[in-house]
Parts: sequence; structure tokens; C-alpha cells
Amino acid sequence: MILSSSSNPKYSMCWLSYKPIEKKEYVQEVEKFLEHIVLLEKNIYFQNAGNELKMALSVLFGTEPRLNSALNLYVDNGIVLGKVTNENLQAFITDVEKEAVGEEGFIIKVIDENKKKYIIVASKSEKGIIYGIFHLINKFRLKTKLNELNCIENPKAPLRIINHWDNMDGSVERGYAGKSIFFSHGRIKRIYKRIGDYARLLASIGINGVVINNVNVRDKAIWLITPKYLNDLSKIAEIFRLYGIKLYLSINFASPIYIGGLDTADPLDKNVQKWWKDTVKTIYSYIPDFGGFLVKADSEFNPGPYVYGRTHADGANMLAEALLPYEGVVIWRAFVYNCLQDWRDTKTDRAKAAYDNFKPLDGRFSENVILQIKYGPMDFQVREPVSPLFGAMEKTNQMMEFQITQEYTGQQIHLCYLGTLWKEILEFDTYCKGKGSYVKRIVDGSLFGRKYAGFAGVSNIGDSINWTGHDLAQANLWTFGKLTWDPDRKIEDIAREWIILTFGDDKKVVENILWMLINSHAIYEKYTTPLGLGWMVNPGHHYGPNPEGYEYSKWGTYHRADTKAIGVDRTSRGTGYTLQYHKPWQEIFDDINKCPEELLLFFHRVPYDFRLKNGKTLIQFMYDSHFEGAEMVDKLIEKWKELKGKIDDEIFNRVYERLKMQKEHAIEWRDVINTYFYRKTGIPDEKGRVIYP
Ligand code: GCV
Repeated sequence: MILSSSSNPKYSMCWLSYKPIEKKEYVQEVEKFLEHIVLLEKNIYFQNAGNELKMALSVLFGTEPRLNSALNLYVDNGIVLGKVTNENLQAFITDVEKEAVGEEGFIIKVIDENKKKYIIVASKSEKGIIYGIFHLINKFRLKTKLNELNCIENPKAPLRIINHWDNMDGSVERGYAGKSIFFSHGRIKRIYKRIGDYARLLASIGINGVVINNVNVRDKAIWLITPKYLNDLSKIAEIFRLYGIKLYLSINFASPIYIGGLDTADPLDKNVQKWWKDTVKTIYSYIPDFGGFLVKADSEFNPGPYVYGRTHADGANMLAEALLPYEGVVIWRAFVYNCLQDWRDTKTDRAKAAYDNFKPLDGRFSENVILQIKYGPMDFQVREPVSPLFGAMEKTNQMMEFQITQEYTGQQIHLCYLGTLWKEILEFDTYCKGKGSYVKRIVDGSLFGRKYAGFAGVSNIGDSINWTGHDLAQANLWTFGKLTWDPDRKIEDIAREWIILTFGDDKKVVENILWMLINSHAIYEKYTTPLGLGWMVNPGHHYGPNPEGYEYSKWGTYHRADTKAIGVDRTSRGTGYTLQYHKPWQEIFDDINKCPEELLLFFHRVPYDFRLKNGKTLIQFMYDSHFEGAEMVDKLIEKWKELKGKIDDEIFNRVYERLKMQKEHAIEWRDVINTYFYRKTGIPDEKGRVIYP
């Protein structure tokens, strides 16, 4: 069964929009291997992988390979899909190679002997084969030489999950690309074609899990775990399963009260425990490979164990016990802080909250609980330090939460490629086990030898024609997947590959878009909130500048600017946040002269006349940064305009329109922030540029 084809859907297939390969020599070279597709396993997963391959080859090479399910390798030419243990493959795959292929990995081997011409794609399980197929298809599209196709690929992180913040009314919390593809008007949509195409996109970047509902579980969404919805959900799970992706659900911790009619959701209450066990049993009777629960507890008005005087370990472990017999997991979010702070209270520091809440619980979580931690201690700002929880919990499974959707990074109106930021975060050395204790080694599970570890990415897709609103924001989804598979890859390579697969390999196209992507985050940062300042956005929707939008609110996100200085002293002399890091970071962050400049205002309260490393005063840096940033948007526009005629007109115009909006809004940022600082300080711009008094 194939769920979809890329022929003429009403929406783009992003990087999976296949086009005939034009380079004749390459086509001729590969064609020799394409007479057959041989499936050495008879099941729907191999069949689906074979269909995917056949469909791709017919577009790329114009061939119609015969698709055979065969127990014997009786043909002497073709692409052969099998398990590494299949007896027909033993002559071609060595024991060492077999060993090297992991549960979700695959091997590709090109056999070019006199009479035999095979491209073998083999995996250990049903899961690996679909990843192998997409890998091969994309390698063909990149015109990879035959001898360079040979590889053994294994995902580095065990859990590679997309989190949707989709609500059942069809809205998407922090969604900037249309409505939910899963829900509408309080119901589960039955538009399986689109979900199938989404599963294809996700499988092609190595994703193996998807949470389809918002972590804020309210109203009807509370009932998703009941038979009322499980039938429809089982169909969605089936579609994802075909592509190696497990379905997960966000739950409301107080469900035993809402659904079960109990008078408590106390995790230590026997009736509550039983209620969850029964519920889990029912879920698995509909979805036998259900992934598990994602839980936002005691966070932003969501109920949790604190209500009953219990710990987060008590809460998570109770759910974990119910899921354990089915190999399900509990993904427990660490986004716990006081969202009712008094702005007058300068002692409480929201940045410290996740660590303070969870560090004492290290070692107390069950084996199938994973703590999902946002990359920074606050909330997906354009720049934050790495959360000190990474590296602080040696005995706890940990996942990195990235926000693919651009809540604080331009809401898919501004171009802001996040791969560069994510890569920096993953490369951060926590020093928790001495030098070389990189975040990427914590979240791939290798540093502490954890079975469960990985990545969660908050989805940036919706039902819009190009999935992501801004066409170039597709690169963020692609990059997230690619980094979860291999966080060691160079970000430029990941981005370049996306450009070629999406727009073709014209030199100018690749060069210009690569420049745009790689520089876009730095540009956005320059004209919004540089030096780790963060926030300064309009409350609620979080778009556009508002320097004191959150200054006198309950949310704990203050910069406390006055006429002399700005920033919060989070050093050991201030709120003590720096003490949550290992050495040498404690000392580095503590010292205003050693602190990485891009995080200066996150860690320090800095007078406006403080001199930065380049000799500029803080205030002058602020002005320069905003003028430069807004101006650099012109360069983005220029680079894009040079591609007119080389990019599909519709896409060209759509992106162009967004870039023009970005320019206008960057100017707004520049002027509002510069004016704010000028009014606070009365210090003029040394260069005499226009600042509105
Ligand atoms: C889903 C931020 C966002 C919320 C989001 C929350 C979270 O506060 O603004 O929309 O809620 O993070 O991550 O739970």
C-alpha cells in the first residue's frame, strides 16, 4: 500500500518534490541497476518502502522497475531490499557490517560484479528500511557517485520526536502555517492523504515519533486517551507506523478527575494508579505500538503532582509504571517555573527554576521516564545559554527540546534559520564529566549510557500550501531531523543538501540561499535583542518589539533597565544562577570580562558605558547592532532577488513578499529599541543616525 504520490498534490512536498535527473551520464550509470526492485521480506513495511522507491525512480530516472517480492535473489540486476540476516544477502554483507547496523539503521552496498549489479539496502528491522530508502533516493538526487553510496547509517539519538501544539479546534498554539492537519472543530480530521505525506516527509529526515496534540491539554483534548477518539487515532497511528513513526499523546495530569470522575489525581492514590493502568491498557488495545505520554505538569496552569504535595518523580513514575509493560515511555517536561511572580521580587530568578525543581530528583525517575528540557533556561529566546540541567542529571534520561516553530524568532515572517543556533547548543561542552562532555553526547544517550535520550522539536507545520508559511522555514524542519539523526554533521552541509533537494543545484541558487540561511539568525538577533537580552516582545502573541511588554508582568522575564544599566545579575553575587553550571563555566559566566559577549546581558547587569571587547560602549553597540541588523535585511532581499527566474515564480514571490515584510518589521524593531535606549539614557548615537526621540 502506498498512501500518496508526489504527483500534483495541492501542497508542496518540500524536499521530496522529485524531478527528472538531467545529467545523462549519471542516469546511464545508475540505470544499469534499476531493472528490478526486489523485496526479500514480505510485509507491508517492505512493500511500502518498495513502492516509495519505485515511485521516486520513475520520476528521477524515467524507468519503471519491476517490483518483486521474492524469497530468492533470482535476478541479477536491481535494488534489493532485505534484512541484514536474510540468507540471500550473506554473500554480500560481512558479519562485521551486520554487527554495525543498529535497530533503526541500514546499510547500503553497491555490488558491481560481471553479471551481478545490485544496490542492496538492508536493515535489521522493518523500521530501518524506510530510512534507507529515503537516504538512497536523496543520494540519487544529489547525484552521488555509485561507489560513494556504500554506507552504514545509524541514528545517533534513540528518540527523534516532533511535538505538535495542535488544538482540537484546529488552531495551532504558536503555529504560523495555517491550521492543524490533525484536528478541526473538536474532531480528528480524516484527511489521511495529507497525514501520509507528512509521515513521508518526517521519515525522510529520520523522525521516529510524533506527539500530535498540544502539551496544554484542555477541553476535548483531555479525552483523546479514551475510546471516543482512539479508533480515529489508531488510523493515524497506522499511517505513521508504515513510516517507522510512533504516535504519542500529550495528557492532562488531572485526567482521572476529568474523565474518571475520581476526586483526586494524586499519583500515590491507588485508585488513580489503577485508573491510569486501565486507561493505558485500553490505549494499547487500539494502538499496539503507542509511544507514550508527553506531560506538561505544574507548568503554566496545567495540573501536576505539586497539587498533592508530591514530587515530579512521583507523578512521572506512576504513569511510567502503567506504560512499562507495553514498552511505552513518559516524556516529562522540565518547563516548570513560577508564572505568577511579582515583578518587585528581585530574588526569584526564573532561569533557575528548572534546575531547582529537577536536580534534586536525579536518580529518582523510573527507567522509562525521560526529562524533556528546553534548550535554554527561559523559553526559546533568540539567544540563551544552554540549560544547566544538561549535564546536571547523570542518572536521568534527558531529551533536548528545540522550537522549530519560530515563536520568538520571527514567526515564519522573518527568515531565521535555526540550524546554526541549534548546532552551537549541541556543541556546548558541559564539562559534567570533564572536558568533552558535549550536550550532543548527553542527548544522544552516549555520555551516560542511557537507553532513552533524544530530541523533541516543536513543529512548525500547518495545513498551508507549503507546510511552513515561509518556504525557507522548511529548512528548519529538515535540519531538526537531520541533527537528531547525526548531531555531528556540519550545519552548512545539512543546509546545502536541503537547498539542492528543494531548489536544485544551480550554483547561484545554492550559494545565495546558503548565505541567507547561515546568516539569518545572526541578522535577526542583531535587530531584535542582542547580547542575550531576550524578550522585549509584545505580550501574548510575542511578535514585534515592546521593550517593557513583560517588565511589570507575572512571567518572570525582566531586564530591569534603568537610566544607568540593564540586565539581571545572575552571577554568584547576584541570583546565583551561574552556580548551576560546572566549572569552568561558573567562573567564566561569573566574570563580566570572560563571559561570552553574546550572553553578556543574560548573566550580568551592565552599565551603558561599559566597554565591550571591540572598544564600543554597550549603548553604542546596541545602536550599531540595530542599525546594522535592519540594514542587513537588504542583503537578504538582494540575494533572493538575484534568483528570480531560477526559482519557481510562485515560491519566489511568496518568499519575496515575506522578505519585504521582514524589512519593514526589522525597521520597527530597530527604531523602537533604539528609541527606548535613547530615552532611558539620553546618550546620543556617536554616528548621528536618526533615533526618534
Ligand atoms: C505550549 C511558552 C509558549 C506557550 C507554550 C509554553 C510551553 O510559554 O509561549 O505557548 O505552551 O511555552 O512550552 O509549554
